[in-house]
Amino acid sequence: MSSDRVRVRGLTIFRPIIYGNTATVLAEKERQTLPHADHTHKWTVAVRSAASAPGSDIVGGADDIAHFIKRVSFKLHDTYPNPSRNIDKPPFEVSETGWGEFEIQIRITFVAESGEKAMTLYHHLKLHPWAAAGEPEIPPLNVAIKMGPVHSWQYDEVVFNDPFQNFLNILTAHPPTPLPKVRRKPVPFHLANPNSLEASRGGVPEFSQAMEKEELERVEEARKAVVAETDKWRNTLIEKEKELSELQKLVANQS
Ligand code: SLL
Repeated sequence: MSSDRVRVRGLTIFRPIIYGNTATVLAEKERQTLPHADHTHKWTVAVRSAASAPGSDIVGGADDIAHFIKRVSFKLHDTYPNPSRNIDKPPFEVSETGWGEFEIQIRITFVAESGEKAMTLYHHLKLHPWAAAGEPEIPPLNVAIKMGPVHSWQYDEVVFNDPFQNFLNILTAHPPTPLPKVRRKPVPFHLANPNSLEASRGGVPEFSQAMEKEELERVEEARKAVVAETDKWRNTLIEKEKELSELQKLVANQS
């Protein structure tokens, strides 16, 4: 066996990626040029490297990912012609027009050197702006168009355990651009954060290291809230059980 096909045991290496979509309401003029009068949005679904290029108006994509990804297959809704779209070179993305949101299956095939199985991700194509409390879920198109492009992106890390030596060489020859410590643009961005509304309202979001910390803080806050709620109900339960046993005693004494 060539030494290239030797696994480096105990070593784990990962590559940060993002997957998701941007969507824009079609202007009236654009709609008229389309063969589909009912299409209201244009959108792009993509798999990219996580870091954004400085000054770029696209989310992520600073680095080449083709050295470890061979193919990305996007499985669109069956209302689309040829719904399985195979993309064999970067950019790994599909642009379409349409009228509705749906689940997209994203299957990532890795380069042969990796010896890895394909990986499947799911992304809900998002066309409509993130709604704040009290706002209608789906604003009318003339309102949505003013809010600017909608962004829905998910950060993920592709983890390679015990990589083959030659694949490890390929990976280390392409170090990923680190995420900026904090976002360089004044655009708050996190899907789980209601304050991220601005992300879908005219700004281009960017993933940063600070977001991981913020996410941890959100998880910790949620954990504390769950513990407090559990304590509250446990106390209520104890009280009610006391009440029950007193009532049972009362009933027993009367019969
Ligand atoms: C819905 N379950 O009802 C979803 C389906 C399908 C979206 C959405 C275009 C299709 C074409 C298109 O937007 N399909 O090209 O005819 O909301």
